Parts: sequence; C-alpha cells; structure tokens
Amino acid sequence: MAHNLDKYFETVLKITKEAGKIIRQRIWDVKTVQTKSSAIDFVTEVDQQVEKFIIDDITSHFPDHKFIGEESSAEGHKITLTDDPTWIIDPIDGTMNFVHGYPNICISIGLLVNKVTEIGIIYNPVLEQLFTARKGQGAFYNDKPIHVSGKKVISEALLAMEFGSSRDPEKMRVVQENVKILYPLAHGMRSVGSAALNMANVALGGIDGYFEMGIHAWDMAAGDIIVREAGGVVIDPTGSPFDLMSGKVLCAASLELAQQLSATVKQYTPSRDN
Ligand code: LIP
Repeated sequence: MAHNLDKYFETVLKITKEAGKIIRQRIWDVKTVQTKSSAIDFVTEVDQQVEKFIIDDITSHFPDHKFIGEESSAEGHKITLTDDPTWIIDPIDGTMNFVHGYPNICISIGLLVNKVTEIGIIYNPVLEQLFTARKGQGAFYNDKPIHVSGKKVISEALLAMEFGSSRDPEKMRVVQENVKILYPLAHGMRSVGSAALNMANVALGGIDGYFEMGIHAWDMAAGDIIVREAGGVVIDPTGSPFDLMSGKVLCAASLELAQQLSATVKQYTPSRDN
C-alpha cells in the first residue's frame, strides 16, 4: 500500500502544535500527580489528556494507523510493533520537569512504517522549539536545517546524560559511575531531563554526545531519526546497532565519538519494551 507521508507529516505536525497548547496552558498550574514504575516516575492528568487528544485526532484522519503511546501502554506490558503505520508517542517527555514547572519538556512523536522510522517530531510548546525530520530529507529546528557538531573525542565534547526515574540500586550505581568517569574527561556534562530533547540537542550541534539506559521506545523514536538526519550516529550503548525496543540509546556527533563513548561508559541492561 502506498503511503502519503507528506500528508501524514503535515497533519500530525498540526495536531502536535494544537496539543502543545494544552501543555503550555498547564505548565505552571497545580497538577494531579500519580506514580508509575517508581516513587519518582510520574504521570499527570495532562500527560493522559494530551496523549488522548493526539491519538483521537490522528485516528480521525487515518483510522487504520496504530499507536504506541507512553500513557496508553499498560505499565510493564510488552509492545508489539507491526508493519502498519505506527505512531510512537510520548505526550510529555520530561514529565518530572512538567510537574515542577521546569520548561524543558516536549511532545515526542515518531512514525514507523514497515518498522522503519519515516517521521520524527519533537516539540517544546513552552519554549517554542520544534525539531523535525523525514527519512532522507534532513533535520530541521524551527524550519531551519540543522547538523551535528562533528566532534570526535570526549576530551572536546559537551556531553549529556540523565539520572533517570528508577530507584533500582544497580541502575543508580551505574549512573553515578558514569558521572564519575566522564566528568573529568569531557568539556562538560548536562542533564536536561528529557531523552527526546537531549537527542534534539545532539542534532542541533549543541550537545556532542548523549546516552541513557532505562528509557522507552516513545522517548527515542523521534530523536533517533532527527539525529541521523542531522548527520549524527545512533547506536546501542554497547556499540551494537540501535534497537528501539531495548530501552537504551547512545547518540553522538560522529562515529568516532560514539565508539569512544561506548567503550568508556559502564553498561546497564534495562528491561525491553517488547
Ligand atoms: C523521561 C526521559 C528521561 C529519563 C526519565 C524519563 P518521561 O521520560 O525522557 O530521559 O531520564 O527518567 O524516563 O517519563 O518524562 O516521558
């Protein structure tokens, strides 16, 4: 079946911007906060409302399309990805930031067709930052083409990593080890609180490398294509090919930097999404 990817992209970009208005209105309000996999893994009524808004609106245009959404994927249940056009959605990536009113949050949406990523959209409606990519057509920040920095060595890199929302002692130990290892080696370390925004920042050339172990497909689907279309490299932190369902990612401004980071960081294997 032929897919009208131009139409999919234009329609879902409009829907994403509409959904962004809900987030922009609520960022500094009091929210109802519930916990998910740990005492610091949050969901608010706004995450749920935004995900429903996006899924309902896409369904009204494309009734055959499938969805994998952070808030509608039952906690702990495995995801099944088919060849059908599938929108992988994080309605608010950076929920902890959203709960606190720290405006580094975004909607992250990737489209896979035949299990290949075709479209990536990352939109921060509070700071008006829009990152997009289409397969083979480059990556864009607020409609201007973007490119990774090209940095090749850790000693010249500004790196991003995250502390995460898990209280698993092994995960926390690995995060602390990696801070200890990288902090003296790199130019600097940053943590914005959103996997999608970290990846977008690598695509933009502002961050040279980012890795995280213990996230999900909806955190990475859009960022993966945006980084690659900006000329960057996306791999598994072990150095193997990237696997969207693995719960981990390493992306960088060059293959050399990706490989050096992979050889340097301590590894943690989270549970898979599928
Ligand atoms: C978040 C990720 C972030 C990670 C957090 C959390 P959420 O996603 O984007 O990188 O460190 O633990 O998983 O839950 O805000 O969509």
